[in-house]
Amino acid sequence: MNYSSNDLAQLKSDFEDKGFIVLKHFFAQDEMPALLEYILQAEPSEGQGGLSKGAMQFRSNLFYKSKNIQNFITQQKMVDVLRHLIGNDFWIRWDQAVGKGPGAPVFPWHQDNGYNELSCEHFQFWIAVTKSTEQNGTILISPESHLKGRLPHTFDGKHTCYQGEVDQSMMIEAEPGDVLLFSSLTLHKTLPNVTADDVRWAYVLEFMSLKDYDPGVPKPYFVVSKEGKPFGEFVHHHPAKNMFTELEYQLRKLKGPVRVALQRVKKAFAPTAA
Ligand SMILES: O=C(O)CCC(=O)C(=O)O
Repeated sequence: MNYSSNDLAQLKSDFEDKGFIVLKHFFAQDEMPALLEYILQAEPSEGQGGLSKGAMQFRSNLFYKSKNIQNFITQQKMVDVLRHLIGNDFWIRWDQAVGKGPGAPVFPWHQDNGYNELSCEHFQFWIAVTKSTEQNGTILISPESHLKGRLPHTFDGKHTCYQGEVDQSMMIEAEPGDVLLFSSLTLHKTLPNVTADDVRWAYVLEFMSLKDYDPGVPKPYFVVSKEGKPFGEFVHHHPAKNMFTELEYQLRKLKGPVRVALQRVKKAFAPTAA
């Protein structure tokens, strides 16, 4: 798929207005079985494997060790589109493949910033590795929700969820090779898989400008694009890392234990029933 400079300008403006764009047939359907093979062969890190529930499985951080995946995510045609949205220099902070087999549950409404608590936006490149339908657990997004900024989320014991009102929602059904590109601030969820035998796979790549740093991601950092060209190398120094990003992270880490301690104190001093 080749995009003219007019197409790219339109895609950028749609992305900024709606918080997502759909790139139909971005990859050829017959490229997807090989991608699924790379996903299944790659060694995942523990990471968000913890999000797996029943027949819904997450395989995260596959790019660190898989050369095949590193080559896949630094393709010229991906860089060409992404650099119009992100800028010429960007890295990948996270990737995850999500398989939903028969009986897989809902993955509730959330912004990806709700999980990582970052204040900066990043760019979610969702690839339909297999056909993705209403029945087999496809994705729903809420257009324009990114304009609200970071919303409050709660933890349900397994997943981080947005429990407020969702004014608009749009289901994205996709053929293998279609791409949904959305902002990390865009609310989204996935449906249950109610089929008898259809396993749905999506692969999500999370790209971030090299001007932004995520202190929750340990080095080395995989740089995907430099000066608008595929780069594809790990670096040990992140250009946006500094004293303030570290301090912010340490304070964020403290927030959880402080909250738990306050709850314990409250409980200890709560009046007991007579
Ligand atoms: O399963 C999917 O298609 C996407 C899962 C999801 O919501 C996410 O990766 O943030």
